[in-house]
Amino acid sequence: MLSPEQVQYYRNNGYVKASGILSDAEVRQLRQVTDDFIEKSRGVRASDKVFDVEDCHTPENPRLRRLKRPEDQHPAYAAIFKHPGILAVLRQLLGPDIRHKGLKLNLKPGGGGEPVEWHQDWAFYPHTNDDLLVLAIMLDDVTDENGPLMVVPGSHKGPVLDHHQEGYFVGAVADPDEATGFITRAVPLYGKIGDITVHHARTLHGSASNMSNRYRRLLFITAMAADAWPLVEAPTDMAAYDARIIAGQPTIAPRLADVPVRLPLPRRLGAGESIFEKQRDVRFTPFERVTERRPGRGVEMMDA
Ligand SMILES: O=C(O)CCC(=O)C(=O)O
Repeated sequence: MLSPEQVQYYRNNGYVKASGILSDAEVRQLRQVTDDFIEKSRGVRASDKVFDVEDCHTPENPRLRRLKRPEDQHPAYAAIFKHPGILAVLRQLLGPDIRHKGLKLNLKPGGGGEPVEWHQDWAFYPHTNDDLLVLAIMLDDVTDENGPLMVVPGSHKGPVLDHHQEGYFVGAVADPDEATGFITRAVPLYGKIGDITVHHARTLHGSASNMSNRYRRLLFITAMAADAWPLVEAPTDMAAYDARIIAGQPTIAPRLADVPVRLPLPRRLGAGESIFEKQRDVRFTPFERVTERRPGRGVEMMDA
């Protein structure tokens, strides 16, 4: 559980940190399972349905940057949706009825793991109300060197920034003039193995290259109030959609709130599905990079 002060901190600042939600044994298992997937990634030469690897990935030097749909890859990840401590935190911040939008596991390998450019998740998936958040579980100590998630306090109460460039959605804030005032106020979210952070879907955030020689692995749960209805890619299979309820009840009565919306459209065709692929085209890249940027291809799916 979060303390009342932590809940208030989240409401005021759009993010919060907490410790002691997962047991040491639970975190140990998640780390072990994740180590095993890094080992397995030696068997792929390029990104596929399970592994999203950096361009320089080789069997000898695996560079796994994201495990896709972790909940489908191992029961230890799927168990997070039923974890009593995680559900308690989600209820405190979202209310009794909660739907998940899947897990993501970003690994950011040492020795240059790629930055994630500044963005608001809300720009990728606006809903009828903004009771949406991302909870991150640290599977490694997160320090200044290994590319901590950075958030801009209070930005969840501000506008949805323009994530378009030359008329196309590029998955990152593209206009330096619009972004700079915000990102100079960013704070890094450091922590120990097993700590969690939560950020609001409208909170502006990003992370730099991993300059250390070790991984920075974060397991993310995206969750929302069950009455937040997606404005892009609205569900058509209600049974599948309602199977994502992890607390309380589904509803067919979306709650409409006065929220800023800018659709993540139009998209360029031909890009992959991860945020790394989506952000390929963006030219405003304020994070210091260790690796070369690859040529752009565009954006097609809406999942930050
Ligand atoms: O892994 C990170 O540092 C940030 C990830 C993120 O913001 C995202 O995937 O939307």
